[in-house]
Amino acid sequence: MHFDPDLHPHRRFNPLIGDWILVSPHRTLRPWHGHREPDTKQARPAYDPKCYLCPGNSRAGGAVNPRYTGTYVFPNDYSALLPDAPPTARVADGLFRHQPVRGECRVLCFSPRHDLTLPEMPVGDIVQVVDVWADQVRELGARFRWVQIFENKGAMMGCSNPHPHGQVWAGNFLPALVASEASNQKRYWSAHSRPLLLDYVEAELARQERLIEVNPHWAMLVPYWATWPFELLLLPRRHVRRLPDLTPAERQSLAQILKRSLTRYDNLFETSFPYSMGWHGAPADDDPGDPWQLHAHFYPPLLRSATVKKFMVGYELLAEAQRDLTPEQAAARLRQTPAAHFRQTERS
Ligand code: H2U
Ligand code: ZN
Repeated sequence: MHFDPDLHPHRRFNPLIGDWILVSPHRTLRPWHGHREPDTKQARPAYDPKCYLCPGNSRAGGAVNPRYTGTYVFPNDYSALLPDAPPTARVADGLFRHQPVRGECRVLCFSPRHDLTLPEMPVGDIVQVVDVWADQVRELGARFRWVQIFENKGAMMGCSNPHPHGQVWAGNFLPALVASEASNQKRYWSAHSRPLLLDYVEAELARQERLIEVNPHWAMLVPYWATWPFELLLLPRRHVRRLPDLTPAERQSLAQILKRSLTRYDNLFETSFPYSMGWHGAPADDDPGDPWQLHAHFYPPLLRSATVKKFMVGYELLAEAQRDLTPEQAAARLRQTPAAHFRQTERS
């Protein structure tokens, strides 16, 4: 019997964080009698008078949102990082170590529309979101070492408000996952004199096994080492270090590939697809000669329907991440989804 990665268990290496993942494709047929999430398919109004994020409404902390008409950013009323936390010395007392942190958190409403998620927004409005992401990185990057742009989408991901929004957390330290990506990209550069993720995107474009969407500036793919069933990695096709470095043409085609790919997500199980996504660009204090390549990760929890998700438990929590469906099968499933958003099709 010959080894077939579509049929036989194997491990794959994630060169970006130096971790392994166990792939068990023969398990995809196992039955499921476990937990099902409620399906949240109800339509939302364009404006909700009770929403903390809608234009003109009062927020939980008492501040009032202006009647904003585009992408809108405000300071998080419950920030995880604070600009003026009382200074404490770095403490290293044997096994008990801590260090002080400073930072700032903001909330970023994609648009005034309470009912439009990114894939349902017009491309021109998504460009505005991209511009605001880039402006936030530029502004906060002048004061903080790491600016994390992210979106938690859907109640399943702990999103606390249905009004489409993301967050910005900026801090004066390199978070653990980012530090790992930085050192792995540097190590690859020392060995190959090429950015790791630029070599990777070129190899994926040549192999055509895991691509979801491609345009002249960007590729969206299920990474070879994906952990989540329908995980995606968004990569520029030239060496770009940070969001503010993107040209207007690259921002336009970024908005297009986001709309197309996130529409495929929604169409897969005909639901507003939950996920956590976020941008990783070069840390603010990185040497300009460093090989960091800008990219975005999309981590969606759903596994086999709008109500059955993948649990990261048992072996995953205690040993290493594991998946059943192969990244190639996941990419094929996403490529087979229709290009038009199912809600638009339902309405017309
Ligand atoms: P999540 O949906 O990912 O939880 O993000 C919503 C953020 O919005 C959350 O961090 C903030 C919460 O602190 N928020 C405010 O700052 N003001 C509000 O009135 C409501 C929510
Ligand atoms: Zn709203």
